[in-house]
Formats: sequence, C-alpha cells, structure tokens
Amino acid sequence: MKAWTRPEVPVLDPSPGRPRVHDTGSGQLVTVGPDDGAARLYVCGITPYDATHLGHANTYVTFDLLNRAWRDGGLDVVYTQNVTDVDDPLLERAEATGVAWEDLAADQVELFRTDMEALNVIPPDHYIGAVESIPLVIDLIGRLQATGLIYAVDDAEYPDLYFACSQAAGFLSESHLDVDAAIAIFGERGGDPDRPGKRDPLDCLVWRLARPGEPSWESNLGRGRPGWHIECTAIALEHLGEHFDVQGGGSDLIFPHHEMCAAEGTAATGRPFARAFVHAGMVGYDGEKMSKSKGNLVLVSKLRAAGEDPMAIRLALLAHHYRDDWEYTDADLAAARERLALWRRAAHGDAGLPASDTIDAIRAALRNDLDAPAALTAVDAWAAASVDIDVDDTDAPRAVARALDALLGVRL
Ligand code: 5CA
Ligand code: ZN
Repeated sequence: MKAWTRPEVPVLDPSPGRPRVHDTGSGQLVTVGPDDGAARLYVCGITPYDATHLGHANTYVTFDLLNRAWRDGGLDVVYTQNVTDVDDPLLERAEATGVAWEDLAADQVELFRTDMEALNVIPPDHYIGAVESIPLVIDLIGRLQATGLIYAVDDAEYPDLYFACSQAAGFLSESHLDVDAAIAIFGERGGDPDRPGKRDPLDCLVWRLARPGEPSWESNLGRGRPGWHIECTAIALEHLGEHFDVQGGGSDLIFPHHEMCAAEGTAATGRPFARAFVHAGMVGYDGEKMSKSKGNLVLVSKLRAAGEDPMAIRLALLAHHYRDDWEYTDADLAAARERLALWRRAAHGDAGLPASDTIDAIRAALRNDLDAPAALTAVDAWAAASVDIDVDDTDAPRAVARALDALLGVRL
C-alpha cells in the first residue's frame, strides 16, 4: 500500500560508522548494519483500529533514529513495515462500532500516515498490508508444511492450521522466557494456549478457517485468513530476504510476536530470521501502558489538532531513552516546547558556537544505542551558549539546524 511522503533529509559531510543497539536475543549491544550495501530493517506496523497514540509514535520515532544513523554512516537502507489490516482486534472494534472493517482500517492507516509525516518520520520503502500479503502467507505456510512443523488442530468443526513453535529450532532464544512464563504471556497477548486439540500450548495459529461473518480468502489451505505472526514473517522474508539486519517494535512484541516470527522464519529458511531484535520501551499514561484496549490514549492527531507543534511532540519522545518505559504527562510536552523555542532562537540567530563538536556529539550519542537524551543535552549546551552575545561563527546556526534535521529528524 501507499506509505507517506518522504521528507527531504539534509546530506551531511560523510562520517562512516555503524550504530550499536541493544539486541534482545543476545542481551547485548551489537553493531548493526552491513559493511557495505543496504541495511535491512523490518518494523512491526500498526493494527489500524485506533489512531496513532504516543506509544506508537515513540516506537516509530525510535526506528527512524536507527534509519537516520545508518544513512548518516553512508549505508542505504531498505525499510519494510506491515499493517495488520485483518486481525481479531480490528474486526472486534469494527463490529462494536458498526463500521465496515475495511473502512476502519483505511481511515486509521490514513490518519497514521499524516501523523508520521507530521513527525518527520522517513517512510518505509515497502509498506505492506496483511490482506495484500495473503498469497505470500499461503506460500510460506506451504514451505513450512515441507518441514513437518504445520498441523491441523484436532477440532472437527474448524481444523485451523498451527505452526509447532515448541518443536522449532531456537524457540525461546529471543525472549529467553521459561515455558511457564511464555504460556502466561501468550494468553495475555492474543494467543490461545488453552485451545483444545493443540499439540502444545505455545504452538501458534497460521491459518484460521472461515467463520460465519468473518472475512476470509480462498486458498489451497481452505477458505480462511492468516494468523498474526506468519503475516510479519512472510512480509519480511519477501521484502527484505533472509537474515536481515533488524526486526523492531515495542517491547510488548518481544513475546510472543517476535519469538514466533523468528521460529517460523528460521524453520522456513534454515537461517536466523533477523540478526538483531530491537525493542522500544512502553509509554504509559495514567498509571498503565497506553493501549487501545485500555482506552488511555494520548493521540498525536488530537495534540496536533489542538495546535501542538509536531516537532515539540517529537522532542518530548526523544527526551526519553528508547529502551526506557516511561509515563507521559503534560510536563513532557511543556519541557519540549521550551527546548524547541531555545533551539529555534539559537538556530535562527546570526551566529553561534562552532558546530562541529556538537554535531560529533549528536552522532556519537546516536551510534551509542540511539541515546537521544544525550544528543539533546549536547544541543541544549550549544543552544544556550549560542544565544549569548559573544559568539561569532556565522555558519554554525545553519550547520546545527541541518544536522538536527538529518540525525534527529527535528526541523527548526
Ligand atoms: N500490528 C502489530 C504488530 S505486527 C501491533 O502490535 N500493532 S499495534 O498497533 O498494537 O502496535 C504498533 C507498534 O506500536 C508496535 O511496534 C507496538 O510494539 C508499539 N506499541 C504499542 N503500544 C505501545 C506503547 N504503549 N508504548 C510504546 N510502543 C507501543
Ligand atoms: Zn509484526
């Protein structure tokens, strides 16, 4: 499907280098990106049943930093993102609100696009819906059938197809959960550990046969629709290839989603699915994780409609390290507005402190596990000194502004 408009990203002087980020699989900081050629990034996209909230925005801004760090280091980037445009939560919301599920999804994806554009997020090269990927999913299930890891659940009415995660090589090596914890979390996050007829509670649905009133598609597997994990596995393998660089998302996807994608991808290809699994922390509000199901949402579109500068929203997110869980309050935006005003004053001034140390500091911070807060501190120091009357480098304001746009995605 159509992504959103690509922003113009200033090109800075070359500065070869690769970022290090935290890989959930190894539990370590690892250097990501190939020595040459294109870095390949997959970030799990929205399930479009409610507009972009600050938790979503935080996740996509995080991976936008990685994208920018790679580009700044001289790499091309191939970025793929999905849209889970058919799945239980979307269908339930459509039913509850009396809207056609296709219309709900289309409206929410459009809102997401405008939010991402406003936040200056570089769009994916491949923006791919689950519905348009059904042929890919069917092919991948066929490949997995050849490994013997696909079975029909023992259910006379609906013998849906499952992938035997529990038998797959490397299963649980991404999340490092023990089996009991995994079963508990699986039940909380869309899984069905207790379904009768499964061979193991942790096996995951890959093809759900048609039920009355649910959307379904014809296939050699029987009329039905894809499970969630196989959707991302199929899209990533098709649009990035085997053993790509990073699969990203929020930390709520560590298990089961990314574990199950990894198990399916590894079984299909014989190679590790992604080289690194990178996760952004959860943004909370009013004491709980911000989520559509809890309804405690701060929506980017509402903030924008109330006149908030999208760059202040972006700065409010960047003030937190991507791996931290944090709770949003109005003070986050108030602080971001103040910071933005100071930066603008400095960047639009006639002169400033020389820029190169500050630009080096931003780069170094981002390459060190996307440490945006450290980058912001360096810019604060430059801006505070540059609004002083004793500075005389007339190139500095423009140089810093370009670097902020290119590296942090903050447009002044
Ligand atoms: N469609 C699936 C991924 S394939 C999905 O999880 N959709 S979502 O709409 O629920 O979330 C979209 C992205 O935002 C995911 O990467 C998710 O991890 C992230 N996310 C969701 N809620 C939060 C939150 N409160 N804080 C930070 N990130 C969040
Ligand atoms: Zn996904």
